[in-house]
Amino acid sequence: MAAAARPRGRALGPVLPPTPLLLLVLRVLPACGATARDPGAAAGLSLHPTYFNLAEAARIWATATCGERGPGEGRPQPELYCKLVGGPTAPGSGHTIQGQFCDYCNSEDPRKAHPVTNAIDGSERWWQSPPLSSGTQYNRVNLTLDLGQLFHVAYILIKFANSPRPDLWVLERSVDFGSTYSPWQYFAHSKVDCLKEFGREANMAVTRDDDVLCVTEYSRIVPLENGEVVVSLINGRPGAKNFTFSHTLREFTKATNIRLRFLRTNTLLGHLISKAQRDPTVTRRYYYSIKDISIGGQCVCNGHAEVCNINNPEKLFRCECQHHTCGETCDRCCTGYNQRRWRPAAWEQSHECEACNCHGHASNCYYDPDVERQQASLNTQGIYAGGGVCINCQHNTAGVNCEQCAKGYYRPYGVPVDAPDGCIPCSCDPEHADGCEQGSGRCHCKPNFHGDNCEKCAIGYYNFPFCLRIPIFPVSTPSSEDPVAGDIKGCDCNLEGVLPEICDAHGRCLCRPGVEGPRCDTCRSGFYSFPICQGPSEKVAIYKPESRPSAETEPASTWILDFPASRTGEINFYCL
Ligand SMILES: *[C@@H]1O[C@H](CO)[C@@H](O)[C@H](O)[C@H]1NC(C)=O
Ligand SMILES: *[C@@H]1O[C@H](CO)[C@@H](O)[C@H](O)[C@H]1NC(C)=O
Ligand SMILES: [Ca+2]
Repeated sequence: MAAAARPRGRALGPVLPPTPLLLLVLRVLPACGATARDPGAAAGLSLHPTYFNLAEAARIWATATCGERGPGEGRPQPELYCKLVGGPTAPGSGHTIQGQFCDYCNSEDPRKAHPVTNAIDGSERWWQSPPLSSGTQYNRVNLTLDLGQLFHVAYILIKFANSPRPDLWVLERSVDFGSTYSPWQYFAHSKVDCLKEFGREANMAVTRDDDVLCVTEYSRIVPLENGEVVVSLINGRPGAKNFTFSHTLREFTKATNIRLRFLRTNTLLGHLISKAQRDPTVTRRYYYSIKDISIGGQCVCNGHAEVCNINNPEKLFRCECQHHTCGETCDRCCTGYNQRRWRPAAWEQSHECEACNCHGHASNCYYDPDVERQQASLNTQGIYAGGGVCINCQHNTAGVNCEQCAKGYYRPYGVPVDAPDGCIPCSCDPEHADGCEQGSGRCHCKPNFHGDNCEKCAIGYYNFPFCLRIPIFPVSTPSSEDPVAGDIKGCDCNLEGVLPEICDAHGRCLCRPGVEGPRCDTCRSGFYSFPICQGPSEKVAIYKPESRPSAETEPASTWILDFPASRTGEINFYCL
């Protein structure tokens, strides 16, 4: 097992060597790849960073490498292999055994080492797996690339070295940093293998953006050396012309990791390999070798960036988000720009994030679809469109757009909504009023108060500043012909002189001790100072409704009796 990290942050030049095949691959990429160089071209309104070779910055490892031994397997052994193709090709190295060109792998000899990093180093050096003569288990070798972050992969180009392309293998991807993998494409020598090994019809036409194909053309034995495999993940799929519009294709091309799971080497003998399995002069010619892997891809920026680079402290590829989007993949609207729901840019619409209209009283907002449905949010053009809700309105403001004054504040006539100190406190007693009217500042009196400054009791209430409800009693009408109609009217009593019951069923006032008169509005003789009606003993009668008179007590000073609105329960005494 070999693992190696390649230095990140290489210059991102034009990625791939300009072989004719590659030019072809590049040309068939969707036109949006050219956006960065040619804004306003046919790329529509979505932005795309340029494609580059993701393999250059990837980490790569293999489960087995020729001439290397895993931990605990002792010193690396030079491993003999022979090429399938006869005769020496490279002068000065290797030798010929029985007409086979052979050589050794040796991880300790730089000239004979074939570490996996060779597969992405852009040079002619190659990675090679152990030959099957070292064990048939080396039919199964995994090569894994860790891209380090999420990318869109458009194509993968694999150049093989001194062996044929594999017979049977799976190209897999992970979008969760290697926790799980799913197949991207299957490769098999025959249609039967596609069906038998992978349960797929071979070489089907692509009909859906996420079709996983099984192809046979790349498992042919020829060429015996320097074969290539091209996997196009965008081109040829229905969504290719409209990449940003196809959610399925965008998802299908995403990857954080790519795995080449090789299952069977190609052989000259086909199915006769089992007979020759024990013959090392045969099996030493069977192995995998990869000269170079190119992965054409781009950062996932959701159509909101045309630049993706590593000019950041983490040295990771980062979208330079535009359209007021933020986040690693421009996958959300920036603070204060949530007037509309975030969306990836599409061909015909940039789906730019839009500033909220908080009238200068808040810097942040969130998007609420209900608010949009109710058309309750004002955009910066002054139109009710979008669903931005301002967060944490300052300057004593409130409301979806911080367009109102907070409770207890009002904005005088003529003061603009965006004035920083436009909301001033209401001059109302909060005990008597619930804030005040916008513009005029007139107090909004609580139900039992009245007047410009709520300085009086409302009709039906008495005894400012307590302003209690005047109780209302049913009174039987004088005309007995109409017994059903209970005529409701207030009794005409001085409420400061009556018992909690106030009056009886006939409307007669029920005076409290020391008080008399039809309306209970005078002190009885010997008592003075209505409504206190203090007696000669200088004691005041105090009682509870249920048991009057219940107690006599030294007056502390002057007492006022406060009748609760409900006629049961304690009476409150207020000391003046
Ligand atoms: C390759 O990966 C697959 C899937 O995780 C695993 O089952 C298999 O054992 C791996 N092969 C080797 C040789 O480690
Ligand atoms: C992209 O797809 C949408 C919806 O299918 C369609 O309206 C639009 O015209 C397409 N654009 C292009 C350039 O094909
Ligand atoms: Ca190489």
